[in-house]
Amino acid sequence: MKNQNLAKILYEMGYFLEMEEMPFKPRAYQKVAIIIDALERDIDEMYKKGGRKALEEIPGIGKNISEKIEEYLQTGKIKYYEELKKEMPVKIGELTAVEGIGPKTIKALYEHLRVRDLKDLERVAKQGKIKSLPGFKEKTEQNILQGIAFLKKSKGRFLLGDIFPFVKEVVERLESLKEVEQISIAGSLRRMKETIGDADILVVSKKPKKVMDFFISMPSVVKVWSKGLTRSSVRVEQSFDIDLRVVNGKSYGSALQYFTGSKDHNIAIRKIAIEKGLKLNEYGLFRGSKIIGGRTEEKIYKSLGMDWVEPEMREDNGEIRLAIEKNIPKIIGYNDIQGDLHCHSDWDGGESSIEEMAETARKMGYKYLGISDHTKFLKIENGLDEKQLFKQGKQIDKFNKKFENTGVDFKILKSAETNILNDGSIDIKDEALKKLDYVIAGTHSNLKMSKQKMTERIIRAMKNPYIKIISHPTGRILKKREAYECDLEKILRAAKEFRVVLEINAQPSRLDLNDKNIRRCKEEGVKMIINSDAHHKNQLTVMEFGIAQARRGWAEKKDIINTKSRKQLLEFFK
Ligand code: DGT
Ligand code: CA
Ligand code: CA
Repeated sequence: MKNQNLAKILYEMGYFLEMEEMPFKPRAYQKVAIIIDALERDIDEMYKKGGRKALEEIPGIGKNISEKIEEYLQTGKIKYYEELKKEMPVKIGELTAVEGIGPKTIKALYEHLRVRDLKDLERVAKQGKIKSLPGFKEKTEQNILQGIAFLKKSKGRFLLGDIFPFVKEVVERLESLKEVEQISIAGSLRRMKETIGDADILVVSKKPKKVMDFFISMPSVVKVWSKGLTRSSVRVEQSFDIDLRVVNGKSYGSALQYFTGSKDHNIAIRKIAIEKGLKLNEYGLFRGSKIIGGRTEEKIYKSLGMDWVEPEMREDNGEIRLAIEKNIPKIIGYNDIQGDLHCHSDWDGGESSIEEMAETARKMGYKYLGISDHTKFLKIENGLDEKQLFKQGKQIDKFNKKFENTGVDFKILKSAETNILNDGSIDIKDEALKKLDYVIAGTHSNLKMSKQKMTERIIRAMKNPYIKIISHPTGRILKKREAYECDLEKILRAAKEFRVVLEINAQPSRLDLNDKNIRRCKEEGVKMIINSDAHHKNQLTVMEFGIAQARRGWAEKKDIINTKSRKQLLEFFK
């Protein structure tokens, strides 16, 4: 937990330093923040064992920052950060959560209008005070109000990817208790919904008091909302809530079915039970007063004459009819992915080298990894030009030779995430694209075009014969901004015609395509790919969230091209 708190402070320090217009430092702090956040080991432990030296062995951490980290680990504070905050007493995390608001804007708004937090920001925007500041336009003000409205809509919900790893840890801790006989995640988290209201955990135990005592006294608990023998509810440090329920083994299946939801799915299932003259609740499935099912979910669905339904599909979107017809699709599994075709290396400012990324991918059991750094239009991302792409290709050839010579069944593929410019052209010349194994194109600028223009722009890019994948096709950022306006139906038709694959970007804040669009692709026979878009080797594992989204969209193995072997995949791209 210390890792996450420290990372947050270092990241904010980066913002503060950017306000001070320090040319180099901000990025250094934020890079270290990302690295610490992605560390698999507890930084406190590393420090206790190896001191400052151990900290400085983490790539990216130099003397200056290790000093600050040491101070934090010893005193819980960083004086320099406190000073920066005193000078500019603004709630950075809150303000930067608004789309389009960065450190420079925050500084200007504080200096001219004393804006400290979201409330202040909304007030001055509504009063029309922002547009009269030097360098600000009427449009900026409107965008800020839009950004705030969007943020409010998603208030109180958390990104799946932000809380899933932590809840899994809690489950592991509970699992290690001898009093816990069975345990499962339930609720929207088991359904792997993109955002989560609260986390739900279900346990079978004959000694609920022991389990509950342990649960409410975990070190990360900051508040106990309620404590009982069947249900307790707490808030943890990252400010979300966890509900724990303890049931009898006889009711485990029915309780798991009930608490997994969704509510709509449950209501529909219960109706089916009633039609059969049965009664279903969290304690079991009953005929009169006789229990006829409850221990397992499978038994309950079976007794209702249905297929068991994957949790990710339980949204009452047609899955119930298919389950009754015993015709539930076999959706893609979490182990079906053979490689990742969208990730960034340190060539474009990512945090890991090509070699490190490949090594991690190989350890994950992948057979291929596509390196797809940004290209030159994105100057702030150190986008590569034609020459650099060529040079990078040479380096990749060298690595691949080594794999070949040592009998390693793995290949790095050459790619790039190119930019779709305003008119739909690509920012890299065809002669350079030709040398890559496949090319990705994404829209990274000017997202506020009209629907028609945006649609034409993307379709023109798809017509380029080298473009094989469109990354994050709708551009949404969860909790931050809506998808841009575009005619998805037309894009689907073009994808089919020009044999272009649409991406399911697995970054927890994107998950783009979303579940509904994935289902449309599947219905239309448009192929998809699930990619991590990792900027650090430890981010390759976000793949899991992309697979979850694909499952929520009922995608099958055949719909997703990176379930193919390397040979099949390369053939597909030809
Ligand atoms: P969330 O927490 O907003 O992301 O969504 P859920 O689905 O986790 O909802 P939550 O935590 O309120 O409740 C967990 C599950 O319990 C829910 O998915 C279905 C079940 N449940 C809760 N309230 C009701 C209800 O009034 N009727 C029925 N049939 N089921 C309910
Ligand atoms: Ca929940
Ligand atoms: Ca709940």
